[in-house]
Amino acid sequence: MTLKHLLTGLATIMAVAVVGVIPIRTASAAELPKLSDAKLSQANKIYFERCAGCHGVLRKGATGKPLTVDITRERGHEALRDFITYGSPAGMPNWGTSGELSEADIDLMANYLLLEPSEPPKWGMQEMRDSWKVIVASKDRPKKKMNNINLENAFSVTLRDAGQVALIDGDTHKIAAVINTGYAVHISRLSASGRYLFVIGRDAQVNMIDLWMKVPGNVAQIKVGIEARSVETSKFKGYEDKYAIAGSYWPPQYTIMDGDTLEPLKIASTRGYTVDDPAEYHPEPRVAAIIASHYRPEFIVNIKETGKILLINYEDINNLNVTTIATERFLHDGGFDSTKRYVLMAANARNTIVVIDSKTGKLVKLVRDGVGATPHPGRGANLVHPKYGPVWTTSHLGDDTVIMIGTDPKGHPQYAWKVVETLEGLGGGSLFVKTHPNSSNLWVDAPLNSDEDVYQSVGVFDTNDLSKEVVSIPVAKWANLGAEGAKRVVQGEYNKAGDEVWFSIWNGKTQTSAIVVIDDKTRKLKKVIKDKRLVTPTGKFNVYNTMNDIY
Ligand code: DHE
Repeated sequence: MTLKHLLTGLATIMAVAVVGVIPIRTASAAELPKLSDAKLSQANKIYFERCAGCHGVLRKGATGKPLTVDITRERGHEALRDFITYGSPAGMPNWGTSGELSEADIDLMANYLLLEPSEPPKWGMQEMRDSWKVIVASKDRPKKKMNNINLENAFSVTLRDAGQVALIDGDTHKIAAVINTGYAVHISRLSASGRYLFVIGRDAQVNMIDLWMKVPGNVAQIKVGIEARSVETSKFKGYEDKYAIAGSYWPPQYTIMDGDTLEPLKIASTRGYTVDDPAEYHPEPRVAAIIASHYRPEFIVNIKETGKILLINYEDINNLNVTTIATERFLHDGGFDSTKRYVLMAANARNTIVVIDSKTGKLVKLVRDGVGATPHPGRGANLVHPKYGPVWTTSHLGDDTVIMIGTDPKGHPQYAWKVVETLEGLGGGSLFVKTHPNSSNLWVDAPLNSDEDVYQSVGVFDTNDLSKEVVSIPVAKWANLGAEGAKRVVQGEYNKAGDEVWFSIWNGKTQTSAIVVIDDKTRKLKKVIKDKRLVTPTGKFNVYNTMNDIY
């Protein structure tokens, strides 16, 4: 199984809620298959759960190839059936031979792909308002912190398949609360003050959690679409805790909400033309990472399929001022340099890192030379390289390299926006790198590698001496979870002090998972957090580091 197989396999999630109500638009030719309503619903469900994440809801392609009817009809039923059954070395999972889909399902899907794509329903202001709930009104919320959790050192931990987050006290390593959120919950972000935690599920449900409550819990909730991945809050001086924004995969749009109640204030579509070709209209440009500027009252928003970065000025929500920067297609994730002025985003399928200056609102550089195959930084990692000065780091899904890009145009102009260092990590299939200003370690995971020894370990570099080889740490073995499950080691996150780093041991929904806490100085095991409530832990977000963009 290739890395992309794994990525695709792990990543195929979609909102089941829409299934069953989606009409087929056309199925013109007489020889095309006819599907009963029941079969169509079943196929829609499989497509949205397994395929849409990579091929797109309208099948225009992104991480996966396009599956529009001009292509699928050319290939024909048999070829499609075999392709779904056996997969391809280019990254299509082997849905049949892996046992995930039955022969009958695959036959159905091959027929389904010969028909015009179904378009899920729209999700506008009415639907948002209908889904919006203020669970605890602002006036009824505590006036001061009511618990004894050291909130700045608390971690919000994604419990992916439980649709929950666990709030873990970073001082005691104890679970302080488990809070219900959206389906296959994705990321957590903090309000500028650190009081409110915002969580988004793949079903586009945003939950707003008040960390001051005796037992932190939901105070507001909304569904901003049918499928989504990103949420962020306003951070510019004077706008702290004022607005939240969520980006949707479907419908292709973003929504600005009141930062105190999640009331939807503004919805804007992202549909438009790609940067490749001004005549290429894209009906499904998904919103990937969003980051809040510290230099201007703006949200910086990646529009994946069109390759545009939007700077959305929130000074006047009714007369929204949006700067559109043409960059590179397939923008995915990324973060700030250490000064929080420059934004580095991976256009992953184009092996490019896009650099934006959040102070001037301009494109700085498309870094292509030296970038490996499918960069996947998470938010990246910032450190001071002994030779090249401040650098930002990413690892890759498609190869084992870890690259460093110079980020100091004043102090080290000759290295700025160039790949200055390339290291060999543990292997491809890496998703996240992490360090901390107080640490001299750079951690690199490889959860989607195909080798068990690799995906159950994490690699660590000494940032004071990068000529030393990566050291492999068998983190999953340390957790001692028994034989069952894949036990992938994913996403390092530091505590506030920067002297502990936490990794998730990500197992199946019915299997035992854990969080391993490593002493950053000694690189030795400090604690295994094991609890039956820790179902499929993946992302971890330390409150202080997340609210201050420290990574
Ligand atoms: Fe993620 C961040 C999209 C699969 C764990 N993921 C992001 C972001 C996007 C994204 C756009 C950036 C959000 C931001 O910064 O505003 N992720 C996607 C997908 O489209 C993809 C590839 C497929 C899918 O169907 O969802 C996908 N992601 C996964 C996983 O399978 C992971 C490993 C496990 C999980 O929990 O689902 C996963 N993604 C994460 C994490 C982050 C993330 C932990 C936040 C990293 C950070 O440091 O900020």
